[in-house]
Amino acid sequence: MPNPPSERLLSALAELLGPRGFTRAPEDMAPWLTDWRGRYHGRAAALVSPASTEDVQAVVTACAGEQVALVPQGGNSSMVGGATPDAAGAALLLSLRRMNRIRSVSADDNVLVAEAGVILAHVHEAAAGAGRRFPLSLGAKGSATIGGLVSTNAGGTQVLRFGPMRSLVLGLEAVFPDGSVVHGLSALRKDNRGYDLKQWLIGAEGTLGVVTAASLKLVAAFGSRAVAWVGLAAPSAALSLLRFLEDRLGEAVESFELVPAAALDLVLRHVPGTRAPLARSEPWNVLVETVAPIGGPEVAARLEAALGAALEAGHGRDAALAASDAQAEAMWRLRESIAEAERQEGPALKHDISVPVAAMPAFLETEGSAIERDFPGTRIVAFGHLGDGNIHFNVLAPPGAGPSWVEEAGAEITNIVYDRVTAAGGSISAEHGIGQTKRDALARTAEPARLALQRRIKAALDPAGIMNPGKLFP
Ligand code: 2HG
Ligand code: ZN
Repeated sequence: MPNPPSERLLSALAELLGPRGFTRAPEDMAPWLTDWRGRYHGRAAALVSPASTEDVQAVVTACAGEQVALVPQGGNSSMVGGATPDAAGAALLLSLRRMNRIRSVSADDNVLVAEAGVILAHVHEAAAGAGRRFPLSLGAKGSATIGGLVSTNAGGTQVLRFGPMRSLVLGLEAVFPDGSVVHGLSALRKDNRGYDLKQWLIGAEGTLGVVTAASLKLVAAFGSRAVAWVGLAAPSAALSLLRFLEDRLGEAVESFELVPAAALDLVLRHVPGTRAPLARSEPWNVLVETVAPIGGPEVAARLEAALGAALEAGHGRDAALAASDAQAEAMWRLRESIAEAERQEGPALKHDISVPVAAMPAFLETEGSAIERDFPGTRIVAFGHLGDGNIHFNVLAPPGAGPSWVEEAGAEITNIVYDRVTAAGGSISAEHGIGQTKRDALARTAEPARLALQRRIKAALDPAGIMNPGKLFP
């Protein structure tokens, strides 16, 4: 069990970090002590915001000396309470937001080096400025930071083509719980010198160390892109549409996102300035994005032709091709606003699940109607990354239910969903991580041998348990 910090430690950190890097003022800390969805309310002994790797090292070393807990935080957009401290108030909240420098961009190396606090949208801009592209994107790109994206192995809407964060990180610089720093930013494409420490930190949710910077893989810029919205009868049609388009357009298909009528309705109701892309409401929709390289084929005409053939072959009921960049952005806004619209609607159970891709349509059709039938008043909003087998299988609370519904009546539904996911060979956390929301569910559903090895890794690297305690493990 970590200890509360001594006054001596707090004054030493206040002196080291200065007024911009250290505060105990409740009003400065308050915005960072509640998670994005407002489910967890933590406390902290202080908010420390180092501006350099040396300062992070000094903070971790000082905390290791007294066995004081640290909760690393980036943009505070965790969906699982992963960056919110517990209510005891003994931990230090370690914000990486001041480490917001892009250290280098190299078009020749195809690498961008960003500090942990750089916001994803800034990485996109810097890569574009060098004529390249960083191909990971998600709705929270305006606030999510590189450190958080690495630590959660973030996914998003281009995993289909480029994989999650894990496949886009070439190197990491990080401070481990004993205060040692590993400078692993060299960005070598090939390096077989034993265990790959960066892979231990990616997806570790800050429980094994603090990521301070990352070397990120860039890819070629695209010449043109096309975006379409397709209405369909069922998720099985969506999957057959994806394969149909891949057969015809190959790797040009970069995004394929499933949006049920229930999700689109939430967005149209809660997000100002949005409108439905199709004349008729369809039970299911997909947003497709295809790209072509610079000087490549005219991508819109190819997508239009492929969609025409798909509709004729019965893989969809209606389609709208964005006629301009503004229309493409409007379609993306519909997709990327679902989380926000759902938050405004009220309490919901968030189940960020995956099953083998081919099994997902049947899972959605069977489990969705079973939950709505067995728990009257609930509504399933199941959307997202169908091509990755990852759907956000969220369950909205019955009308009038308060926030306590999530912990009380909701727990039974969550157990059912996770049992069915596990029985289908799937994962209870495809994207958002375990955090504090799913630690009991992980302990209940994970293969015991796997969990035991994970615990031994944690104990070896962080024997005093100071790094993000209460996350990942019960
Ligand atoms: C998305 O895909 C995010 O939009 C959020 O992962 C999912 O709100 C959610 O459940
Ligand atoms: Zn997602």
